[in-house]
Amino acid sequence: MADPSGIVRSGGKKVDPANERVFDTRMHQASLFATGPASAEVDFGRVERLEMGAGAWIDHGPHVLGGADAWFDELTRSLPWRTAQRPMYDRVVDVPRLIVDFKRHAAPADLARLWSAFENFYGRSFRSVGCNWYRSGRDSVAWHADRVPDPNDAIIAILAVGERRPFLIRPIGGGPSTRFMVGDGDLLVLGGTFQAHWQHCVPKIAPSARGAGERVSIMIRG
Ligand SMILES: O=C(O)CCC(=O)C(=O)O
Repeated sequence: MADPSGIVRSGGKKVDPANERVFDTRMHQASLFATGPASAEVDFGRVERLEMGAGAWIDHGPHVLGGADAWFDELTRSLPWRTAQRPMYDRVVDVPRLIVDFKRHAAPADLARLWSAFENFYGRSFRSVGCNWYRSGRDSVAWHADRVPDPNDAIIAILAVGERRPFLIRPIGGGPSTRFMVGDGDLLVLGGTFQAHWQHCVPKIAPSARGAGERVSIMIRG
């Protein structure tokens, strides 16, 4: 059984929860179709499940999206990006990233095809697709768990294109964080009870540090 305070790889290897874990997909060989034309084919054969304990899991897939570079160009060029605002003390401020969201009937064809690929693979319906554009290390998402209809049974798939930058997770009750360096067609899927027990964020990065480049995430939410 998985230790609820730590991470157990699907192969059964136990990870020390006292130390931050780093999953950096630069360690994996890029798939041959990563630099080709944008394709809605997802190479699910590269996905490895990480059991997080208490019914939470992450599917981690390095370089699963065909034509990640072309996807980045196409998404940044063609989507109707907008800024959102949120209250902060006595002011209203812009959230530090560009966003766009679609329900099924309004999703552009390429995103709709990706949506279908995830529905076929996971055998369930997804509710929406949205994208975030992190234009520099100054853009970010603060620690949070996603608002979903059932936090004990949700699947959020995140495909990242553009430069690799950190995506962090930590237990809601406190504990060390785990860092995934994702971009370039990498996949993270947060599933099961993940939203009930874990938070995630995309931190700000100093301009000179590794991971401060532009990245777009495609989030398919179930
Ligand atoms: O863009 C990402 O990688 C994560 C975004 C996120 O957590 C969110 O928009 O709720």
